[in-house]
Amino acid sequence: MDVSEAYTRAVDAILERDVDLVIHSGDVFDSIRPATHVVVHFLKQTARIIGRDIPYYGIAGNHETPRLRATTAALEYATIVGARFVHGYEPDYDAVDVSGVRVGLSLIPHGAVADREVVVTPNRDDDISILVTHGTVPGLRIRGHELGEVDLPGHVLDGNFDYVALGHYHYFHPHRRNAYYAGATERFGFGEVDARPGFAVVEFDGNGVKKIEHVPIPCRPMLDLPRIDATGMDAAELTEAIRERTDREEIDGAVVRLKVVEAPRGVAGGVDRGLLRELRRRCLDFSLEISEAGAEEAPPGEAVVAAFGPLEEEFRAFVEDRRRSGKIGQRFAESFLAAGLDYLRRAGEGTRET
Ligand SMILES: [Mn+2]
Repeated sequence: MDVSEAYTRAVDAILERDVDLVIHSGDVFDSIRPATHVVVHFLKQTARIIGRDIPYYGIAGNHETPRLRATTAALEYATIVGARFVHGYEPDYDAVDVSGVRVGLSLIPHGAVADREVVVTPNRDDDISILVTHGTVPGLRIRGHELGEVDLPGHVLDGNFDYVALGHYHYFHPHRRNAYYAGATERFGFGEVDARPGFAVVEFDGNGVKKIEHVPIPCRPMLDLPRIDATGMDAAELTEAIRERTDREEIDGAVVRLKVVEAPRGVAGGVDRGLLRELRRRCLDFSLEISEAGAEEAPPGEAVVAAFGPLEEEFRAFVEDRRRSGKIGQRFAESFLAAGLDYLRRAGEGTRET
């Protein structure tokens, strides 16, 4: 819901800016088969851009790329409202006239990135050449660790384009002077609590990129409250500690997380229900995560992995996390992983068209 609203706010802000061309670098949808109301909302908002005679180009990201080539991606609907989204397994190219300037777009959907031999070069006839692609660039490090597998071959990014519009990483982030991740229009979990949702406006002059600006858009407030160390507390003391933490902040309408660690056994169940009800009513979402004394904590970066990985990676990370924390045993982890992956593969095959 919030993600759909975020797209509306992005379109509002784009239309206020008098832009000449709109580019979406992938992951419009978070699944291969998005719900109908999600698709309809996307088309209605996209049509607002097209209705102003602004050309709109995009590519499919990893989340919406069908595993089977025969499956039609939901992004194909965008062509009906006049946007052009490339979603197959091949790069594509198009040129568009923007107030007398010829802009060439090399569109490499995530499905084409897997081909390590893919070669794209700017068209010499274009005044401005733009490459649009989706994946992880070499050297991208997030909080000290690599973000998944590097899947964008260096030679693709070295193609001498005036600008490379990157998708996948949810933060506005420069890879090079003329290659940026625009960032997502909404945050997808507490792993991104410090992100500023928005989009990028790129200005060109006769020499290529003149200016790149991040335009933040309004988003739901998200608060990760300072954690409570509940060592030695009883239920009444923990209740007071939760009240004290939540009193300090503007939590109304926000997405709020409060972690409690080292809670003595059984104390969690005694936290005042009335207070919890009140917090859940005031917050858009209130998540109280209590771990008991002796429990191992989730490793930092877990949320980052969950927010970016394709489904199989997410599932592997989930099982590995449970195994490491001792919540499940080694043998169970192995059979659970095997059964889950098998299920995911069969579900993927279920998308085959007849
Ligand atoms: Mn992605």
